[in-house]
Amino acid sequence: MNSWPSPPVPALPGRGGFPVVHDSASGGPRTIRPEGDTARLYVCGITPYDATHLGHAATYVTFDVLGRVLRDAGVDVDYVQNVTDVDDPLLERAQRDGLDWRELAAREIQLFRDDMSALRVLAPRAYVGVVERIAGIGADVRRLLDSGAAYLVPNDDAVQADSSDVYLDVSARPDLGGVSGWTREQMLEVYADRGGDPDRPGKRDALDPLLWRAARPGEPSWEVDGLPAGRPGWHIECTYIAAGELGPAFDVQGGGIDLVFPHHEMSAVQADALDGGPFARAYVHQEMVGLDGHKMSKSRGNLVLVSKLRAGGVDPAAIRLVLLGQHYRTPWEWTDDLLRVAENRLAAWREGVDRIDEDAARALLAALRERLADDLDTAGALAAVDAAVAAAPGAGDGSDAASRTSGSGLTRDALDALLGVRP
Ligand code: 5CA
Ligand code: ZN
Repeated sequence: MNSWPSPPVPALPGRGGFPVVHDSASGGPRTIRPEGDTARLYVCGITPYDATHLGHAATYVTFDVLGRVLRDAGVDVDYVQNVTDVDDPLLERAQRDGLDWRELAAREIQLFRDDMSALRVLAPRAYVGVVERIAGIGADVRRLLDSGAAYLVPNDDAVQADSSDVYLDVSARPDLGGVSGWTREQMLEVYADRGGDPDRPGKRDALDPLLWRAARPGEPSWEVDGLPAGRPGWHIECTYIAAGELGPAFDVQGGGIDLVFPHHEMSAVQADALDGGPFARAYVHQEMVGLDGHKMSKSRGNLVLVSKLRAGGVDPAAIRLVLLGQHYRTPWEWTDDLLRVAENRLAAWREGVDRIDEDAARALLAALRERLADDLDTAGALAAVDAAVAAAPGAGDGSDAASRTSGSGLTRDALDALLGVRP
């Protein structure tokens, strides 16, 4: 499906280093350095039943910065994102609100695109809805059945008589745990809350994930050779879309930390069962953004929406500065105070950028590169800009006009290319 228009990325002199980030799978730092001249990045997209909240925005801005840093290190970035445009929560919300699920999805996807453009997030090369890839996903489910990696669980509520759901057999997967590093007990503790169905009768193991759901009455379904009319389970969509678009062993699988188990764990295990691993070379996760003491989530309803802030006249660059002011590995809560601080910072930058001379601009560029390559220290990068603005001589003092013109131009380009903010 269409993504959104990308803002231009200005060219900068020289090059930054390849970023070191925290890899959930190895539990430690990892340098993201692609084998060829293209870094392959997959980030789990939205389930479009409600608009973009600040938690989503934090995740997509974090991976936007990662992509910008990789480009600045001299490689291309092949960026892919999915849209979970058919799944239980979407169908339930459409039913609750008396809407056609396709219309609900289309409306929320459009709102998401508008939010991403406003936040100056670079668009993925491929923005792929599950509904666009049902045949391929179904063929992979069939392959897992044929190889014995998956099995059938009969159900009585399906529309077609004698039809079965399909599950992956995790007992045959020694790599389970390779992404999250979790014990079986930890997995079981959250599985039901995170879309799993540990108590489903007929499963071989409580943790076995659903690969294909035979259609129940009133549910959308698709015909795929060798399967009952139905639709894909959640994890297999990302296994298929990521590997299909990027190939095996792509550089980074990204998303919020709520996806480390079961979603990224199962996506990787399924990829291994299909074609042999590894699925991704690194797994990078954004910590959760909260509001009023709880994770911001569509299901809980404690949301601050990007679109509402924008409609209320908030400058999207200030929203972006709130997000960049937090480290991706530290959970944090949205407050109006954070927005006020960001608005003041943006105003100070807008006023001060024109006073930065060429030497200071070059030093700032080096500082930004150094901070961002070090585990995406965006807060440190913002502090470096604050310091450069504060140290710039007042209008009429210090360096000559030509040096200020080139210094402010370079500063604007550096902030734009690396942070996605153009003051
Ligand atoms: N469609 C699936 C992924 S395949 C999904 O998780 N959709 S979502 O709409 O629930 O979330 C979209 C992205 O935002 C995911 O990467 C998720 O991990 C991230 N996310 C959701 N809530 C938060 C939050 N409160 N803070 C940070 N990131 C979040
Ligand atoms: Zn996903």
